[in-house]
Amino acid sequence: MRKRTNHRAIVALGSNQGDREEYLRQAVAALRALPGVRVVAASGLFETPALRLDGVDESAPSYLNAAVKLESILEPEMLLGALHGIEASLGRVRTERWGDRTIDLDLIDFDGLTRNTESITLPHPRAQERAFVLAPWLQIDPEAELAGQGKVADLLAKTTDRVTEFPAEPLLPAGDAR
Ligand code: A4P
Ligand code: MG
Repeated sequence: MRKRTNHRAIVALGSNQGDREEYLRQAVAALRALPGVRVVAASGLFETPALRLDGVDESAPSYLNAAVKLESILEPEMLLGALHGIEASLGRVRTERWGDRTIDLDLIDFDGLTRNTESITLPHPRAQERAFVLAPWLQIDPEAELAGQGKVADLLAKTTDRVTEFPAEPLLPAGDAR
């Protein structure tokens, strides 16, 4: 039998509506239930002020952000489609760009691939300037690099947005990767 390729992907999770922590937990559960996908690591939770198109908005509900590392036999477009399916199942309604949302799942990195088509941009085009993406990613992968941009640790050092660790039970209990 042909060996199936296991790709490596980083998915960033964000929520700033409703029970934010519960939405993140449900998103991780849904990722774990995807056929062909294994969640191998999850970061802690971070509380972060909402970034809007015109800058940080301290008066908007703040986000909880996290990141997970996946092994996937799905190709990037299929995986992104699955992420959209999970967003829809968790009540995400797309109204305004960068508007409030129950859950946002962004594909940050996929095998270090660079791709820019109508349906997908890899790596995620704004990851390099966002501490709310880089800080959780660094936690699960201290040696991580963002394709074409350099080490995640160096990029994080240059960011200006504020992230605060949010005490919570682990999104993925130790020894429970699936
Ligand atoms: N798309 C293409 N490539 C990708 C990819 N690699 N990952 C497409 C995810 N989506 C990708 O996304 C817009 C379109 O990009 C979709 O058609 C998707 O297929 P969206 O999720 O529909 O809309 P959006 O999230 O409002 O827009 P956008 O531009 O993707 O926003 P971002 O960059 O996701 O930012 N502030 C804090 N503190 N924390 C956050 O997590 N998130 C956002 C959203 C804004 N402010 C935030 C946070
Ligand atoms: Mg998005």
